[in-house]
Amino acid sequence: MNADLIIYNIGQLVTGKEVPLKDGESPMENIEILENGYIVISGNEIMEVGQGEVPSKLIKFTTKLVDAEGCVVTPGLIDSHTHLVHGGSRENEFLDKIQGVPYLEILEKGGGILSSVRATRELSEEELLDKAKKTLRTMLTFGITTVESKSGYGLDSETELKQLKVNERLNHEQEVEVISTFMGAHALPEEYRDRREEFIGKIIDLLPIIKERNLAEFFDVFCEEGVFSNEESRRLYSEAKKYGFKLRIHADEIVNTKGAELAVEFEMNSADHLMAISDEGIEALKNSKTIANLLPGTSFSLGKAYAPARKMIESGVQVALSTDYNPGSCPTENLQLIMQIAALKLKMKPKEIFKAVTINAAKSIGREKTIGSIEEGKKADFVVFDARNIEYILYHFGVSHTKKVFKNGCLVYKKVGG
Ligand code: IZC
Ligand code: ZN
Repeated sequence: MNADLIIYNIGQLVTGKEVPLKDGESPMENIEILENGYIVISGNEIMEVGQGEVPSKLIKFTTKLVDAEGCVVTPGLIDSHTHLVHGGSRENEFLDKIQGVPYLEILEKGGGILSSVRATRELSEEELLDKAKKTLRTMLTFGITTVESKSGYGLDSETELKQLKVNERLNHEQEVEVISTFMGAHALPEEYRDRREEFIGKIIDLLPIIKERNLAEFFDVFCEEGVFSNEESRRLYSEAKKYGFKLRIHADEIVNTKGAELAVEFEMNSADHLMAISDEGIEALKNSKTIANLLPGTSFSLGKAYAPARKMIESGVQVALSTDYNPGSCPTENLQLIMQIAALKLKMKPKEIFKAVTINAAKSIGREKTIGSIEEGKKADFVVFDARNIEYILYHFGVSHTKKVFKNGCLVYKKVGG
């Protein structure tokens, strides 16, 4: 069979394929790394993965050959938790934030998420689309080829649908794949301050409309003290489940509200944040298929405790890492920085970190059959890093190591001069 592209001379090919554990490895170090690897691509798919010399019969029938010059190649990075589509920014709260005013206090006073809600309601669909495209372009430079994107800055039907429509259009108008999540339960809007029940009813009413228009695959709730309680979240998830949404949750971010336990009870794809998770929460997650999605950039930015990643991993919990890109608690598109913080602050090991942003992130968004690893039949999404080994990418922090990014078999980013 003819191939379109072969990338060869790959110093370390992190395929992300799950392999048996070696002695002394943690339960999350089971990903394959091939020395001197190559990848054969046909159309938008991976046709073959190999090691050593590329067989001459393959070369003969291939259109294009690319020399990776001994660099690291990994699956396209997946950012499995973002608040991508929003208006405005919140630097007006920055001084308060660094002087210690708590996140939930800023929200209580009508700032925080509610300030982004006002800014998002003001922008047109076109304006939101242009802003999100710019963000995705930046994400692509960090090697991100798939992004989960939540609504939740509308908190009224019109604006929630507008955000979700932007998610849909992004998939037709730029390269990074967007997985859409409805998060109408992100905060209680000001106009419903004394009418919680009525607002929850409004969210439930939107579920069939969103499903019918196929505007979101996932449903998410900010289950947090002073936002939505465990009981309210349970009610919302029961409704969302009836309509066939896949589920994910903002769990135990600031205060422990047994969010992790709720995630397991509902067999959610992902329980996200978990900075305040309890031992019972870890116990529940370890016996489940739910991915613990950690967002250490948020701890860094809010000056908060980090999630107990080592304890989770050693207990057998499967962890993903993502940016939490949003205008308040983590305004960064730099997933490589998040990976570096995971090494320095969560004490995660290099193989664990690459697993967390590839195959485990794919599981968190329900895409493990098509992306997240470089294996035959999967989509040809991968990153060439300007590095000889994965340790270097984590050790040399604060910069982007991306050299080239391929999405669906096409070169979509190339570093200038790289
Ligand atoms: O805009 O503050 N945690 N939601 C829950 C956020 C952070 C995003 C924001
Ligand atoms: Zn979030």
